[in-house]
Amino acid sequence: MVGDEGKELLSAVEGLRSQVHDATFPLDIPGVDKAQMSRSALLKQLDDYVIPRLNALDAPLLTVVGGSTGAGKSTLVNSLVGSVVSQGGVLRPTTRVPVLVHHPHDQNWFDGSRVLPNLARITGADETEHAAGETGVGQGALRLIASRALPAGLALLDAPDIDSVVHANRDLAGQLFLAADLWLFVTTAARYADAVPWDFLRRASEHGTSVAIVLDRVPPESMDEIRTHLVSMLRDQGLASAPIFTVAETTVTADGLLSEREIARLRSWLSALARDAKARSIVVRRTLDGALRSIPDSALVLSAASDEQEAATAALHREVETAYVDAMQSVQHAMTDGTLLRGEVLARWQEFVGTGQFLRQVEAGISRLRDRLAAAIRGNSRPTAELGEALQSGVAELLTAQSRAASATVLRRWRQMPGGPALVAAHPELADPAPGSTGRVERLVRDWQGEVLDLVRAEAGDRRTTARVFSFGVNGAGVILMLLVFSQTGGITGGEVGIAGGSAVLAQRILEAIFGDQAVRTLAARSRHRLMERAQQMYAVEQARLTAVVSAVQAVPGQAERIKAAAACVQGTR
Ligand SMILES: Nc1nc2c(ncn2[C@@H]2O[C@H](COP(=O)(O)OP(=O)(O)OP(=O)(O)O)[C@@H](O)[C@H]2O)c(=O)[nH]1
Ligand SMILES: [Mg+2]
Repeated sequence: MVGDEGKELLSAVEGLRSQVHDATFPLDIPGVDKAQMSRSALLKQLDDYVIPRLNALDAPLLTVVGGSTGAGKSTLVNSLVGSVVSQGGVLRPTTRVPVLVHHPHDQNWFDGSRVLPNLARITGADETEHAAGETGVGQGALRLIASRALPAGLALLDAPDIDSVVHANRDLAGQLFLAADLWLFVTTAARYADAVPWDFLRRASEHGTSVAIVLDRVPPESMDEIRTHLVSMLRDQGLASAPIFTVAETTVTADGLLSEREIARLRSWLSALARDAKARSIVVRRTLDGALRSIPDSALVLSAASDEQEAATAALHREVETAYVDAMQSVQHAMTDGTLLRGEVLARWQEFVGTGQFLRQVEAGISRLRDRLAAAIRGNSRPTAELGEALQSGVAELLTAQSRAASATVLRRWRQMPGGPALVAAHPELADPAPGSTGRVERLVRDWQGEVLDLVRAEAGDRRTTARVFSFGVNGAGVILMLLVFSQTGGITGGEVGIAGGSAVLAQRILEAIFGDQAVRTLAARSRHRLMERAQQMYAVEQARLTAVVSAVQAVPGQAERIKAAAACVQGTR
């Protein structure tokens, strides 16, 4: 893997690293925690091991000494080094700040940020180490110790316990394992069958990580029996090739070290590994290949989670769109089904035209009627203004009610959708109307009324029409036109004659007498169209308020594809 091929693989892995680094899972949907954890695990695996290792295949072999608390990890490391570099103790768990012992020649490799870049370096033996770990001062740190007792090319890392009651220990141990070229797994005769260590060993087996086992504190009389059992357990986990080093139960020295006799075999195996570049590269390649093999699966978890994020986001957006399309349809419907011509509007209209009796006269003669109406409606008379106001508040109420209904529907639906509840909880302001919405609706309706009057003025082009329009006043004709806009007939057919319908027919007749029927149709259609356009604009603002909330917790689109492509690239160059 030296040369171009290695460079290509390294750049593919770095490409994937940058995609994984940039990936976000901002929407709080089921499974998001798992995705976040997978992301940071993959990032650490790439940063702590794969990338530094691909960068320098001949770098020192990092042997991580791991296992349960009290198994004797620190004691073993101290014994191999020949002095107490990592405090052992009776208080469990003891080791919190991992200690990395290396030959002085290998210092450059470990003291920078090439390996385990997110752990700060503490160098030299420090009497307060233990206290630092306890108080949290040393959390997130790695103690580096240079020692000639170890051969160059091989470093030992004393890790915290893997099954720790201390969360941070467990996470750190997991991270250190992913950074290892070789796991030196320490267990005891009493505890080698415990479940948690075997979970780790199974993972090592799945990852293809190189593993060696140290079986501590074995009573000499049951040595053979225990060893045989352990061998068969290892074989069942696909770890038959892992060498086993046994340490008989003895007393430790005054310094807490094991006797040299007990660790001689392990020491010579490690030394041989350090000396033999080929043997070392077999260990490294095996672990590296395992790590590279696991990358596509890890990436798949992230791309699947990204797909879920995108799907959930799209669904949340869709609810907003649907609700406002429905709102527009309801507005359209209410504008033409006579809804607006009831209540206040109808009462005001009847002030102009009287009641049933008057309606019956409509057919009798529009001109007589017109004269009478003209007198009532003329100019800015009070009835005209009141009818105009009634229409204005009717339209404003309709637009507001439908807008509120739309946002309430969105919030209700969101609460039942993946990612929705957190969104609703994070934005209590959405339960209230958008700030300034009342003013905006009122302005909208007023502006529209102004526009209708402009249309009437423009239509009153020739002198005869002008004269007729002026007999009602522009405002009067405008109000009648608005009335027509909100009727079922809309100026297009004679339509049914209910109370509302009757008003509309009357309005239509009057306007036809002024402008001619074709012009009335056009005026009504145009006015209605302009109102719908304004309503659409207003709803777009309301809609944007909800859409923005989703967009704010949305991953950059295409994340799933980018991760998949980058992972495929790694697989292709592996
Ligand atoms: N008699 C005997 N005692 C041992 C042996 N190995 C470790 N001990 C003792 O067991 C206790 C725990 O050993 P450590 O080396 O601190 O264990 P550890 O695995 O580093 O524990 P943590 O740092 O808590 O994860 C210490 O008191 C050691 O002196 C051994 O082989 N024989
Ligand atoms: Mg320890």
